Amino acid sequence: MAKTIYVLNGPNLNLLGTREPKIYGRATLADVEKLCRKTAADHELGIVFRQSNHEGQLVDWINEAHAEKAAGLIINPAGYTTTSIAILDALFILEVPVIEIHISNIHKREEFRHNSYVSKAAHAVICGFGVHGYALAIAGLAALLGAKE
Ligand code: DHK
Repeated sequence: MAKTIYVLNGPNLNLLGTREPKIYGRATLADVEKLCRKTAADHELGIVFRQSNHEGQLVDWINEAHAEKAAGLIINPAGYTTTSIAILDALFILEVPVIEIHISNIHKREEFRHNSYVSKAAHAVICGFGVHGYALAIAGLAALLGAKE
């Protein structure tokens, strides 16, 4: 049976493509989903791809990934990166690799974006590659899982 990974996206990422394009680019969330589905398929991984503006919903989906025995989880926590202990605690429950991703280079930006709680549960962090970072995250996760390269 194919291994399944979760790709979760936090607040305001529904507006990708029109939201501050100088920072986040012109690709929409639908484009990102397409890229993720293709990259996952290339590595023979199943994928659950979701976005929510609500912290509790993201926590529920992380719990779901645990219950469904997902092989790994990629998360762009967006604005919850630096505030959400609830998301961090949910990630700590997972016994599979977590990859944190940001489209922009958060370290080049305002100070308040630098201190990620999520990083404390992450195997790896990718930031600054634009939406291509999602493909890198999936390829990296696939390598960790020993999936098809
Ligand atoms: C997205 C957001 O919405 C911000 O809150 C983060 C992140 C950066 C990104 O680069 O994908 O600070």
